[in-house]
Amino acid sequence: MNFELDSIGKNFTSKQIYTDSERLQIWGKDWTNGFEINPSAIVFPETIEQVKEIISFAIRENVQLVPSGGRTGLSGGAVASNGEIVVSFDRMNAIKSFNASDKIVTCEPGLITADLQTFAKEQGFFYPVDFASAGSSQIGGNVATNAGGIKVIRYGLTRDWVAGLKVVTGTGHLLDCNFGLVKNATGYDFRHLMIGSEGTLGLIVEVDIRLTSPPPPQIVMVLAAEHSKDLIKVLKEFSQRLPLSAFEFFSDLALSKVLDHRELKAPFDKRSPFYALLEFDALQVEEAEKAFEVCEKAAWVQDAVLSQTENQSRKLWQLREGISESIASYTPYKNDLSVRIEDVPEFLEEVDTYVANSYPDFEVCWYGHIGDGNLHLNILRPEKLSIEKFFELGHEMSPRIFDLVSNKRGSISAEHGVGLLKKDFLSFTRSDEEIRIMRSIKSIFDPHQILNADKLIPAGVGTD
Ligand code: S2G
Ligand code: ZN
Repeated sequence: MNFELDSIGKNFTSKQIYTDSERLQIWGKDWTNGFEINPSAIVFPETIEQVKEIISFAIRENVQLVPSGGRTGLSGGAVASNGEIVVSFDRMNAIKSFNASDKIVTCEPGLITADLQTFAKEQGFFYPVDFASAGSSQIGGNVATNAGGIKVIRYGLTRDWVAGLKVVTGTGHLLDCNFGLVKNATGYDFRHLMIGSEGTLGLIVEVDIRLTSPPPPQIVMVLAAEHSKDLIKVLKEFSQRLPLSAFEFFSDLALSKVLDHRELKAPFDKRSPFYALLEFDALQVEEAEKAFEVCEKAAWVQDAVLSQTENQSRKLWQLREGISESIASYTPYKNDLSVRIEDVPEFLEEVDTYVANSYPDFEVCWYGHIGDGNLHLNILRPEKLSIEKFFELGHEMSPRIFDLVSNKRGSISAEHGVGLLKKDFLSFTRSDEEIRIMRSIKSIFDPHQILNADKLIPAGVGTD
């Protein structure tokens, strides 16, 4: 380490800066497999002033920084492989204020997503962005990756709930974006540039989150289907009759892994190749039953189960939300893809055909937010393959998968971000000119290239 850590800032205590290997290995990574973990230090700022001091230090000492939140990322966005200093927001996790008139919670970036959801409920409101990792993820990281999850079909993404944002840029300036206003027509909205920028333009130090009214009681319905392509017909039939809070899908392989991993019952006696999980207002159950009848008569679905209690809803949701954790032991090769909803059936078939023909030993585990076109393609590692060989084959396979995505003008990363994992494939979704503009924007907000400089923007592409 060729810099003096204790010169980071006059008011840092020794309990805020660590270099021991145990902490380096814990805070130097996220949930992404396959990358070297090699930070030089972990720093825990407690104030915005201290974040500004870290930026000044990094500029002065020409040190790379990697911002770190809940470390639940799946594209390596919080991985420190090259001696960077990890800036962890674990200790900036307070709710600073709540304003019921504007329904705005002002919080620090390290606030756990589930804690915000609980706080909103206690105030008689609702924070609708939700996903399996909400118990560990932090609001700052959710904003930096524009996290989506299971309720996007009705409530949108994190971006739709950020009313204001304070961010310290790579020059050490504090930008106070939008002040929590609903309307503010005064030029470029830097808030939306920072949302989804994956820590490459600035360090998020405060967020104004707008809440909404709590939904009425919900019902969960699980449907059994022979063909994934029929699920879009089901989606259309239901959507024409009632608003859906969620429309998820998963394959029988995914279900089998969850049943193996958890004490849960299969939703039906007879197994089917695919399942859809829907959630909607209980008041609309009659419309949902009519929609099911149409779908059953058309043979798009074969069976259905409706939750009768809160507990049953939770158990049915576990069938979907438990997938990621249940397949983790297979070190799956993950692709988080999106296409327009109308293209989902053909896209699923194209990917299945390609993998079956080219990698017959690979087990394709499909699941995801099919209701918003977001498909999680997880390939389970065959037991006989080493992790290294398996990931090598995964990287070899991906460009062909991304060709299929690109042919449908889809995205190679729907919600998990680009980070390190997808950086080299960015051109399958973004043009060279767009990447050139991204690089120019980064040079404005991070002219010293100290913020997650190895993430998101591929070297060489779009350079003059
Ligand atoms: C999901 C979680 C991460 C993954 O379950 O919706 O976003 O791909 C995923 O396992
Ligand atoms: Zn997801």
